[in-house]
Parts: sequence; C-alpha cells; structure tokens
Amino acid sequence: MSLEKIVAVNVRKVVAPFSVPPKTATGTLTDAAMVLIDLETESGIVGRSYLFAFSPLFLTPLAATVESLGSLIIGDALAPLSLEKKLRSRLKLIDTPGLIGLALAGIDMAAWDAHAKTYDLPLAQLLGSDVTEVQAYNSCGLWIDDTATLADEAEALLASNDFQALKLRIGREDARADLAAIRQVVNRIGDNVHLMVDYNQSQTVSSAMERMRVLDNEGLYWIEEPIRHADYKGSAQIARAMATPLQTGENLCGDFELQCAIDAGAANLYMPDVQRIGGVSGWLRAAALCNANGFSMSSHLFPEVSVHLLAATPTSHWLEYVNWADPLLEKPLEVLNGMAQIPSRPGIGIEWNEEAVARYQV
Ligand code: SMN
Ligand code: MG
Repeated sequence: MSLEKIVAVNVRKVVAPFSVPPKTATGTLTDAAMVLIDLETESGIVGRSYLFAFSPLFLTPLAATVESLGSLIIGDALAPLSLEKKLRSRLKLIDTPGLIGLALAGIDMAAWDAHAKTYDLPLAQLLGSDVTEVQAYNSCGLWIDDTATLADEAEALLASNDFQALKLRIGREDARADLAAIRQVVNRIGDNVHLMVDYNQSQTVSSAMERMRVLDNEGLYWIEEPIRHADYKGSAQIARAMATPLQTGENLCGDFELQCAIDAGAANLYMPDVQRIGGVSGWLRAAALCNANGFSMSSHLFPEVSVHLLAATPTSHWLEYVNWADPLLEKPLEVLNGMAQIPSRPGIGIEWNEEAVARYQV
C-alpha cells in the first residue's frame, strides 16, 4: 500500500464565544480564538485539528505560521512521524518554541487524523488501543470569581453528565479567600468527588510554601502549577514539602522539557498539553517517559484529541474536559457517567459545523 500525498494545508481563523469565559489568577480569556486546520490528501481525505491562540491578537501570526510550515509538506507522503522529523530538521536554527511549536503540533494532529482516516480507524484504535472511554473531570467552570455562587456552580458542573471530579481555580490575593472557596465547594459536593485546584503559576516559591501548609490538609486531589512553570527546582521543593500531589505539565514544550522536569523531581503528576508537547507524535514520546518514570499522565484542554491519546497512554489518568470547541463542531465530544466517549468514526472525529465556522470566522 503506498502512502497518500498531501495536496493542501488550509487554515481558517475563528473567534467563538465561551459558555463561561475562563478566568485564572494569571489571566482571563474573553473569546475562544482558534486556528482551524484542514490537511488534504490527493484522494480527498481531510485531516482536521485546531489550535488555541489564547487571544484574537495572535490568530493572524499563528495561522500564518501554520500556512508557512504547511507549504513545506505539499507533495509529501502522509506519514506523520516523517513529516514531523522533516519539519523539525528544517527549524533547527530558528528553534521551535512559541507559535512555531504550536503550529507544528497543529499540523502533526491533522496529519495523524488523516492517517487514521486512510486506515478507516478511530485514532485510538490506529494507535493500538481498544479503550472506548476515559475518565474526565469537568473543567468548564469554577474560575477565580465570585465565591458566593461557587457551590451552586460546582453542583451544576457535576450534574451535567455525572462528572465525579472538578477543578477549581485559586490564587486569590488573600489565601483565606482560597480556603473559603475550597471549603464552600467541598461542603457542597462531599468527599466522594475529587477536587483539583489550579494556581496557574501565580505564587512565588515562598508564598506557595506558606499556602501549602494550609491547603495540604484539605483533602485536595492535586494542586496544580503553584509557581512559574519553568522553575523545576522550586516546584520540586514544594512537591517535597507537601502530601497532596503536585500536578504540572501544561506548559512543557516537548519530551526533552518533560525529561528535565522529571529529573528535577518537579512534580508527582504530569498533564501535557497536546499543542505544546508536540501534537500526537510529541504526546507519544511524553507518554513513554511518564511510563518509564512511573508518573500518571493526564491531559490539558483539547479533549477531542486527548481522549484518543489517553486511551493509548500506559499511565493514563484524567482527561481535562472543556467544551471550548463545541460551537464549531458537528459532533462535540460526548461524556457519559463522567467518562469521555471515544468516537467510533475514523480519525480524531472532528467535523466542522460549517455554518458556525462561517459565523465565527474572522
Ligand atoms: C487553564 C489553562 C489555559 C486557559 C485557562 C485555564 C488552566 C487549566 O491552567 O489547567 O485548565
Ligand atoms: Mg492548569
């Protein structure tokens, strides 16, 4: 069987509304600014993926970067690992952090989607897994916001699709306000539900150490990114001092950074983000490292593709469920009894709702 040839990499920019706009201790998002990628092959197979630009301000440079990299693979065989190797070797001198890294991941995901479609298999099955569902926590709310309504919000987030786990954003100016928020939520949802909390890198090593002494006794499932993500040494110091697992990884760019974090003892749990870790190809290398080093691995955002990847991850832990791409999708990811369902259609299962894309395209 000869491999399909790539004939086009098409890119569109959209700005869609959030159902509840994300608000963290270190930044607020107003709209979901996304680059939609359609990678076409000679026989008409279309591989699809999307990237988050975090702000409409970065949509144009991100889309242009995807287009530039896409132009380098026109006429190439649809072989995701070989495409990735070629593109990365062409980028040695400029290096691949920032937007270039995101663009590479977007192309990689679209290539894997098309690759799985050529074999008529869901991506999880193409990767060799027969897993059909993955445990998910609802990350669509509990932003760092008005504490008065947090408990009601937590209850509503659990009730939708019978989730058994939630994530609360913390890092308020006054540590006592975080504690009050945590207790409000826990009092309402009870001990059987897992509550994760996320500082979004808002603390210093010193302030985190101080706050941990209090939060460590609250029965939290994990404490995420207390300090600046690249300070592996500081993170290790905090992880050693607390009994609650320290979770990090959404900002790791590639398996080498993951290895450095692991070597430093930066965390007890890792949760790579597929657009930062290097797409499907990068995820698979990260999954191998987590397995070899004995770390449970969760996902960050991008639930549509992450559900397939966690199915193929030896130390699979939790899928972060967000509905941010739902307005643009023909068939949004389904969650039943707190379990994200792997679609049985070929590829990742992303199909654009073209009417919605036209409405939100910029
Ligand atoms: C997060 C990341 C990006 C935007 C909003 C919130 C958060 C998470 O760190 O882990 O979901
Ligand atoms: Mg986070």
